Amino acid sequence: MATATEPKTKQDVVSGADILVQSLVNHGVDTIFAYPGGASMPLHQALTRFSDRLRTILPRHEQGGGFAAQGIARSSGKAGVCMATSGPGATNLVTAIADAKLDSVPLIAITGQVPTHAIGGDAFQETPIVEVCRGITKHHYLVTDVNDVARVVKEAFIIATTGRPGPVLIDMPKNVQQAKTVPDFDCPVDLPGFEMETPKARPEQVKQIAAAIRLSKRPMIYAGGGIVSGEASEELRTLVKKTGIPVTMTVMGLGAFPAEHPLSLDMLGMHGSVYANYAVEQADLLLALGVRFDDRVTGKVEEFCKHGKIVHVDIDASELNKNKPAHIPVCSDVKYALAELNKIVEAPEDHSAWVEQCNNWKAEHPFRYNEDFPGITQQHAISELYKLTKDLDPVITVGVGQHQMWAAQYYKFAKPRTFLSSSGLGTMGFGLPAAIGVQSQFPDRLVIDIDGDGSFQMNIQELGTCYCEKLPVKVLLLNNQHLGMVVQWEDRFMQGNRAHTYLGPIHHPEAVGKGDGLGPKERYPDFVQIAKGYGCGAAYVRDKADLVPALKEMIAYDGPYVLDVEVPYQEHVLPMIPSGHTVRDIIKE
Ligand SMILES: Cc1ncc(C[n+]2csc(CCOP(=O)(O)OP(=O)(O)O)c2C)c(N)n1
Ligand SMILES: [Mg+2]
Repeated sequence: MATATEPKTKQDVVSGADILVQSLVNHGVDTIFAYPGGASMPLHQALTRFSDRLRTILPRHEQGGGFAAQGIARSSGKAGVCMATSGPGATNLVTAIADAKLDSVPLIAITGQVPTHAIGGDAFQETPIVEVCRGITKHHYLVTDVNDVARVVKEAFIIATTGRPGPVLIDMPKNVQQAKTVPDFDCPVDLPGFEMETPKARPEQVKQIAAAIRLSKRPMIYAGGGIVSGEASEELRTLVKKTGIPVTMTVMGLGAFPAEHPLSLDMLGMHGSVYANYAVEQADLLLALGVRFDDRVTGKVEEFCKHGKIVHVDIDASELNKNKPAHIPVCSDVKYALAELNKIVEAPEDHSAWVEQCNNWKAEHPFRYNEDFPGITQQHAISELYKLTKDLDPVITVGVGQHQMWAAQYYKFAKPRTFLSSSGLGTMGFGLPAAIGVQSQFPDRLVIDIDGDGSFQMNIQELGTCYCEKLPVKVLLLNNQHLGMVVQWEDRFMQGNRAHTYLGPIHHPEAVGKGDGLGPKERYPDFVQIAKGYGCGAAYVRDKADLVPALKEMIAYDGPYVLDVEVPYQEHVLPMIPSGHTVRDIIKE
């Protein structure tokens, strides 16, 4: 075999940058979000040589690129790839990487780095990005030898996508990008200690779960993002068909089971349904599938499902007994475990009274809002959007805040990978770039970012990406002129004292909580003008009667579009279980 110093022929010798890009192509990557700079220019030059096989999209901010790559990953299941230059480019990716870690998203982040001889010398645009990201990646590489590039990329894809998915960082010094060698794309990987085998439930564990189901009187399924990332949605549906057990989902799990199904109890947790939270409280068996007992789900964790037996299935052994001890902890690929369970499972002996109880709670405490409000409420806008789009196979992304929770409550998801939300990190600014990533993967699908005015402004520059890259993303902007979720906490827990939660000029009465509760007279900023400045279609709507026609116009528009909807700022997301409390403290109105 040829080595770096003894090339076979001149043509076989290529640069580290070309090897990296060729490796991406070899791994099936068809789109990358990449923002250039001095330390990554060789990589960008290489990208132009592969432009027939790999589309490079220029985001307007590296964070946008990171979330767009996540949009690809979350909607398709394959690894998303983003690239940035060293220093500020790399640090701009940090939030998207941390976000991918908390939501278990397979993300490959590639950064340029100063040349190896300059590392550690505070060179221009040098940051120790591997050090910065050590705690927020599944794994990270600083590549110091061009002969390692093909192997590192191969390992990065294995690590990002095997077992519990997560982000992998590859830091590429400029001299390694420029150095040349003969690549070996079939090289063996070197991953000592890395578990390549998918963990699988043992037959006796599967029998134990089946027995627990058979004996249960009040069983519940608590389904999370693991069902989505583990592609186990079909198996979950089969399990429910065979057993008739009601299902509740986390924010990450929405779509894993159809919300419109009679046995769906919708979302649980802080802003989950009353009926899901009651049911978990009363359950005698909780089947926790691909979940992590997050505090936004459990509230006071010792009280969560206190009287129930807990079965916890997760692919990541470190999740088992982490936040909540399980009676039957099972380290397994959830798809495998459910498929095995479905072979032997029988319905509980008698849980009809329980299902009836759940249905009664559901009838008694539906998600509700003031339908007589003369203007447009956020809940009304989302409900109308749902009616208009449910048969169009859309993908919905969201920012973070009240609008995010209302989207989770009022848009009824039927399929996995159709609701994309920054859930664990809760990153404002996620919605628009994530939608861009989805649209790049699914050019013909309707992709809608339901956003808040605060969140939207965190990555508003990505409207430029939408227009210039011909990505016809739609933005339903629920514009309450406030950081609504924080306002809600101020109102509930801080006597309504406004502390920098108004997004308009500081001389407006709203800035100090003295508005009329509906909205400021002069709205700020002019989102329609901004969107038009970027080349997008845009409209503003405030009258209830105009909402549906405006939504139809947005959906039909041939190109990116922003619909700025005036909504009140004193609506609260309900129900609400205050942080650290239990279902007994649930606020219903
Ligand atoms: C990057 C970031 N900064 C701050 C927060 C804290 N935070 C959570 S929700 C929220 C308000 C969001 O406002 P907006 O996007 O307008 O949504 P709304 O609640 O008004 O619907 C804030 C500031 C956050 N989640 N992310
Ligand atoms: Mg807002």
